[in-house]
Amino acid sequence: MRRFSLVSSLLALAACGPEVVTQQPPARLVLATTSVAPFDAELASTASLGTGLTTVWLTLKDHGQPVTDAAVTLQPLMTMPTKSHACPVVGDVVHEGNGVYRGQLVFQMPSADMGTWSLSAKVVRGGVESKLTFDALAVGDSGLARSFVVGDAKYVMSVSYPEALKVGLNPVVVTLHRMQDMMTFPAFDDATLEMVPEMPAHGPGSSNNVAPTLKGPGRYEGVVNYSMLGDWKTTFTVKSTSAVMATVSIDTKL
Ligand SMILES: [Cu+2]
Repeated sequence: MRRFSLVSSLLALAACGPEVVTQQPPARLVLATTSVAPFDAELASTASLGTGLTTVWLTLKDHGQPVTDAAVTLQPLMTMPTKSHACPVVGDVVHEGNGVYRGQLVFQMPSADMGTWSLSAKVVRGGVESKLTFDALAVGDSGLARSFVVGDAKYVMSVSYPEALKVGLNPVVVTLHRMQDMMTFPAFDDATLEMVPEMPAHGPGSSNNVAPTLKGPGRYEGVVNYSMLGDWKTTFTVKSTSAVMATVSIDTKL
């Protein structure tokens, strides 16, 4: 038996109340559900899915009871007319407790007429392997993922802000993965990043920026100073052994 549903995120996003300063993590939005005996599974994210670094939560239940002892692996897949490909998965899936598993991945392209995304979770429990698949996921274009080619190798890069943006210092996360083949995207840990934020309308940028440095497999963390409201353009220069691999600019509005 298999159930499936997609919930529009727009209503949830529009339902924000007055701004309150809070340390609570952002609310999770249930995107889809599926069942493969003995599991009922729910897929959630902090918002509708978009290109770039995305955190997903998988809630696993077995006859209503949280499944706390499974090993979970994420297997994203985009099906296109003539080929299929995966996308980078960042780090391991972690059991947060109470049957909730958290993972991160980088969608490098939006779903469209030419291709649809699905996300499977390989669940291993007591030596038994199950595969739970969430089909036809809507992935919008956030402008936060880029691909570039160096020699004959293709790379996938993402830029994201783990906290709500504010005027001043903001944590920024960059991910880098090399496309080994259509299904394999190992972390690329050999990059050095330069980061320059500027306001194209005003000229000069800001000070006290900390260029992202490697903090985990394929994961670079830094601090960007968006020192006033308005439109920012942040340019990342990706280098490896001092050779420039790519220059990537991301537009951000505060
Ligand atoms: Cu594709």
